[in-house]
Parts: sequence; structure tokens; C-alpha cells
Amino acid sequence: MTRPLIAVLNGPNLNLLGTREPELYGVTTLDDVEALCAEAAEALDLAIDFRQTNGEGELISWVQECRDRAAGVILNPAGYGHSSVALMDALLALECPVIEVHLTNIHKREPYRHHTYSSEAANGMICGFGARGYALALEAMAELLREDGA
Ligand code: CA2
Repeated sequence: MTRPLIAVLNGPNLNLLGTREPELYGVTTLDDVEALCAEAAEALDLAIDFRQTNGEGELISWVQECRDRAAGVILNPAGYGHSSVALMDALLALECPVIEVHLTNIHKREPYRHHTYSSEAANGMICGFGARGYALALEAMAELLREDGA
């Protein structure tokens, strides 16, 4: 049987992971995060499509494409989570589960990071666990899909 496809979408500046601000974001690169996700997905019998973009429009188009192709979406919207009503609208148009991930604990940071529009369209959010948060999100997604199929 084909494995359910989970889109793991990453927003602006996450391509810089591991190269700048290691005190905040650690030394793990986005390639490392992708490898960690691939390993977690394999163990959970899921397939992943892992992507990053700096463009708000491109991120929204990818979310829209998920309507036809993904069983679930895991999203680190990065800065767009705090600013983009348009991204939230695209997420609200999905029927599949959405899990938001942030590497850092956004609630311990500047007040303007405490709210994300995108989380209003998400089943849940995981923040503050670094790259491990993506693996936790995949576990939660597998559980949601099991519940849906039950
Ligand atoms: O904690 C997260 O995952 C964030 O989504 C990261 C975003 C930030 O705007 C959110 O508030 C929380 C920033 C992504 C930029 O990542 C960088 C990594 C290394 C160096 C510079 C930026």
C-alpha cells in the first residue's frame, strides 16, 4: 500500500539554519532537519515531501496544492506565521490535518512572536523542542491519521 504523503513545509530564512544565530536556533542545518524527518517518517510508515521557500506566495501555492496531494501538512511558517492572514486562509481551505512547528518556544520570545495566524488553522502546535519538534509533529500526525481512518 502507498504511504500517506505528509508535506513538511518551511518558511522564510529557515534555509539559514545552522549557519547564523546558533545560540538561538542551534547548529542543526535544514538538511539535517530533513534527514531527521525522513528517518521519523520511515519508522511511522509515512512518506514526506520536505520543502523550504522564502516566498509568501510560493508557500501559499504549496499549501493550496496539498488539497489534492497530501494526507497532512506539517508547517514551520517562520515569520509568515506572525504576519500572514493569506497563509492562514490557504490553510483553512485544507481538509487534511495541519500541525504547526517552531524550533524555538515562541511564547518565551518577543511579544510579537506569541501569536501566529497560522495556528488558528492548525490542529495543534509544537514549539520549543528544536529540530526534534518535527519528529514529534510526525508522530502526532500519524496518530491523527490513525484516528481519522478508524
Ligand atoms: O522558532 C521557529 O522555528 C521560528 O519559526 C523561526 C523564525 C521566527 O521568525 C519565528 O518567530 C520562530 C525565524 C526563522 C529564521 O531562522 C534563522 C535561522 C538561522 C539564522 C537566521 C534565521
